[in-house]
Amino acid sequence: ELKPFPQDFLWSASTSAYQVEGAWDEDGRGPIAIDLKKDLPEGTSDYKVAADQYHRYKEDIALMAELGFRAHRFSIAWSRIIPDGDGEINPKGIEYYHNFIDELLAQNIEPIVTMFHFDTPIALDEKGGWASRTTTDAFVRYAEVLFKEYGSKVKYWLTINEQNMMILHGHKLGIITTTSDDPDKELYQINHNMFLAQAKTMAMLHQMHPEAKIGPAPNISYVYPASSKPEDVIAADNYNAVRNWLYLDLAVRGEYNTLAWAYLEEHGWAPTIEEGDLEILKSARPDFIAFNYYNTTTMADAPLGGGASERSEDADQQIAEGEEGYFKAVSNPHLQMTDFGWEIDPVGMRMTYRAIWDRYRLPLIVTENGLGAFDQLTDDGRVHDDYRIEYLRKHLEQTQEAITDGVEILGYSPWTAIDVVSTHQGVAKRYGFIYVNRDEFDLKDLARYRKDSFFWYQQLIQTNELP
Ligand code: BGP
Repeated sequence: ELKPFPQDFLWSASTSAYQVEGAWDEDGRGPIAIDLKKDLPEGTSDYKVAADQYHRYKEDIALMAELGFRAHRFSIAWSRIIPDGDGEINPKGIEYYHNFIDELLAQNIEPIVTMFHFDTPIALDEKGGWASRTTTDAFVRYAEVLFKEYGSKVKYWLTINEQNMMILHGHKLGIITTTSDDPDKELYQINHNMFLAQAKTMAMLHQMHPEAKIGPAPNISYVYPASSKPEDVIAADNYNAVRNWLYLDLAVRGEYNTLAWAYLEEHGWAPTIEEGDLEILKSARPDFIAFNYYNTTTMADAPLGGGASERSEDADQQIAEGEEGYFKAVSNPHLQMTDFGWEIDPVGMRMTYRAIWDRYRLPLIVTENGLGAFDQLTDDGRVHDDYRIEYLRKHLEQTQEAITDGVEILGYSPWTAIDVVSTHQGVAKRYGFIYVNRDEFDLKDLARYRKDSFFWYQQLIQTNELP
């Protein structure tokens, strides 16, 4: 017998500022690296207009209310609040998010705010980016502005979206800027600095708004060994440390994972730790763990000289790579793939819930999960996305299994509330419950249409049961 979803479960859906807002140079917004990204995959659009939500947020929130969202996860664009990252505050940016949050609250939708989703103000990159403590300090100041402005309205805060994916793949995706000729070493310094920023920010929120809650939002997913061969199991365990626990151990326990630290030292990538850093890290006290889940990874042994794959240049954030002497990603023959080559693994999601819960005993919120697909708008103004319903249903069945296993789960916020521009594949790869009428380069009328999944999710939320 499965346990029901809790009565106050946060049924939600997610977006991020640069992917949904557009209005990239309006009302004083400062530029971010992604605006100027030159190496977009061929045939994909940029983020300048995106879904144009900046101009249409009232219409979008009305649709979210019609669907029945109890919460909505979105991100605040740092460069709208402080255009150059650490200088003047932009009143227009402050006002936009007051309006956005007030509109959500008026519709009884709980805001879940990501403070930073891949969008470092370019002016900070020019001063050395996250490798420099100028950016750490700037983030803490930005956080203070957010908590002062919105802290009495917003109960759920997320510090940094997918910090682990930024460190593992971000410089290849153009979402994090590195300058040195040893990018990995620099990236692990960036990682360290981001954790300092987060620890300080968590303490600050608790002090300013004791009733509010805050947590990290990495991408966490279970790692399988390719077989029961002990060397495969070690490879999976090592990758688990480097991909998952390095990040959550720092965010939750404020300490470096031993296996991951050994891996960093062996490579010469261990960050410089200044006096007082370890105490700051130790002060981290998240109230919950938010995580994004798309798929699992399967790892095999990769003996030295055995011709393991190189760290692949075209890997995206969900397709893991290999490293000779450590681990080698292999495809899992038991899993199907999306149209975009991501494995689909609902049972792996249950395993992920259990693994995080067992390790940390903190409540969990899913802040991303979803199916990127080529949706077709039909003549009747609908999108028949039964494949998406199927995907979500299976992941929610496993969520209910995890609840029944005893895991405390506060909410589910799939990617995305409304179609946005994908991090890799432009507009063609859609995730939303709401369709946005535009193509890669033809903006059409940007009108909104309800997909079949919209009505399915609506029914689920109304009844609190899987239809
Ligand atoms: C996550 C990011 C999101 C989103 C999602 C889907 O890594 O946090 O911003 O982009 O992945 O990825 P994609 O758009 O590449 O399909």
